[in-house]
Amino acid sequence: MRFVYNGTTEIAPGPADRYLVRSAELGRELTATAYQVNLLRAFEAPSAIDEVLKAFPFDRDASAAFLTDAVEAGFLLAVDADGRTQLPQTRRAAPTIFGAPPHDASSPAAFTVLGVPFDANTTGFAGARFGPAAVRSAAETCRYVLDPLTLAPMGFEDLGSGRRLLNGVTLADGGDVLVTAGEPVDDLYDRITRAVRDLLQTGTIPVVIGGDHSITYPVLRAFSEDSLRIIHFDAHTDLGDIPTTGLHHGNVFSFVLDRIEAVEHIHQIGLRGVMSAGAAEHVERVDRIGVDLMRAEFARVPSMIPDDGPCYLSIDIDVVDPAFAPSTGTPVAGGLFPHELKTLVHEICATHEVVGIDLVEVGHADAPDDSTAHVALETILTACDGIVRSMQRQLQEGDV
Ligand SMILES: [Mn+2]
Repeated sequence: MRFVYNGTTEIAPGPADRYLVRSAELGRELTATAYQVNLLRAFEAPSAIDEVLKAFPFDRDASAAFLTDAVEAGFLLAVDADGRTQLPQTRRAAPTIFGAPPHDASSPAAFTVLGVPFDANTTGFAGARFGPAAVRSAAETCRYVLDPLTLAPMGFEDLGSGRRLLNGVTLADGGDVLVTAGEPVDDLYDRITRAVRDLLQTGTIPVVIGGDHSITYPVLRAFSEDSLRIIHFDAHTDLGDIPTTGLHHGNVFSFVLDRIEAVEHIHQIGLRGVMSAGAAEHVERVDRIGVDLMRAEFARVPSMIPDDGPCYLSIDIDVVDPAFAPSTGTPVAGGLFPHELKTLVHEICATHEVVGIDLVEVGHADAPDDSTAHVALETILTACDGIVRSMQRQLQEGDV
């Protein structure tokens, strides 16, 4: 395997006669000696690591370790057999969500946040590319606090519901999937799938923050379950036709039903608005719970979804009424109160086997007091807490 020096890297003076190798694009930084900077620069033409180490024989072990870090940080990029440079999958987030540690594959957290700052496939207002940053920014009012004696995470207090959320449960930030302007969109979708698959392989539960809703399709491709039931909160069905132009945020679940074999059934909650009669697709595989039915049968909604195997939860923030969550691509009046969404999400997660979550379509804050990202953040924490309760219940019942 050959590697090439990443052109977005800059080198600046650092402390104690050292240098800082950093990349704003990747959100990463390494400290290096002058010798190690020269080692990096030896990759200005694509080269194999062994070749370069032969030319730099001094302190070979330290050099090899430094180059491993440089590859991991994305300062050296792999070059494939066709001479194409492989971009890193993710960039680090700074600050991380709640100040939680970055994802570490060798010691994965129970839940790992992954941002996908992409909104080129929305039909409405753009801005969902700012969703991951908006949610992390909303999280800055709380900290990920460890108990000083046990080092166990102390979780969060939800003053609205009175619940202590994620007490003792670890959380990490996997950064954002790298989005590069101008690249073919399928390359990005492939990178999303690989990034989620890498998280799943460590055993953590991915919590993906969009991005527009089209990203749910590449996220779902990463799951290896034989069957997966989709629980989908949205104002819209997202079951539009599949045109030759491909995937967008309004037809994402047509793609999912068509192309992801494990997905048999979708339960859609919070639908509203009107559409042309007769346009209903996939009727036998989609269970619609519009806002009226949801309110009339509120307490029964979680049990309307069979608890017979793994589920995936996809939440479009536009399921919430735009009075409370205005920064979104295609707002529709008449939606849920935030506490209705949180109550349903908690109960559904606590009574089903949810193996992954996404929350999409959060736009940038139009005003400093914009509530959209705060509603999203509370919903995510509440969902994760429900999942933990479901796991605890299964352990008590001896199911696993
Ligand atoms: Mn949607």
